[in-house]
Amino acid sequence: MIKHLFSYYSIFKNYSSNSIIVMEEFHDFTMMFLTIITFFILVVILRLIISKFFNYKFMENINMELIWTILPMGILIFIAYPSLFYLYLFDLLVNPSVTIKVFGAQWYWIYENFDNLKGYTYSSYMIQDLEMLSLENYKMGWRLLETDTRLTVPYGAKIQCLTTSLDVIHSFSIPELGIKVDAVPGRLNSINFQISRPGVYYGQCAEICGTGHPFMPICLEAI
Ligand SMILES: [Cu+2]
Repeated sequence: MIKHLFSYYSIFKNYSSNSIIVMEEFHDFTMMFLTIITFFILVVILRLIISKFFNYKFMENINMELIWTILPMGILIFIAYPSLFYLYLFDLLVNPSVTIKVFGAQWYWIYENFDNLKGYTYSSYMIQDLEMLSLENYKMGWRLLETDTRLTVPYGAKIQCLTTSLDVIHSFSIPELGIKVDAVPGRLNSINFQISRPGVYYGQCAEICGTGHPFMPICLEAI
């Protein structure tokens, strides 16, 4: 466990811009503290239940109070430091090889890919239930998640994603890839990510944007 902890801190030096791997590492790191604390609390509770002795004159212990104030503070700092480090790391631009533009609209997404500096734009609408049943290709598709056109990106490449909105605030979110960036009208927000394996990734708008909000899914295909 201790070994894992130090190996975790060593990846600061040769970090990967692959946010999925980094997020998984951070999850494991945080879960380590969570497991230790839960186990400790359980032991304390068990001991209190089992123990027949108790001291009713036991009113205060300054040293113990000092420890249980400072120790959690230290643990929080230990978790907050890598958390903030990665938060700022994801905003760093590490020479992207692919740039995509995402426009949120009521209630669909517009994507723009670039091929030799020439951009081409396409809209992505959700496939309606009845339409989905009639389409042979989509019979195995996810209801309310499948779109007529997919945002297509190469896997393994460093991708810069620029988002904005045409009307109200939307949020471009793909939980599986650890992506969530607000599409705000008049603002250009950017997020960087790298997909490690090919496949289809689903997401949904993550900002209440009107009646069609649940019906503007994101369907990203890594090829
Ligand atoms: Cu929405």
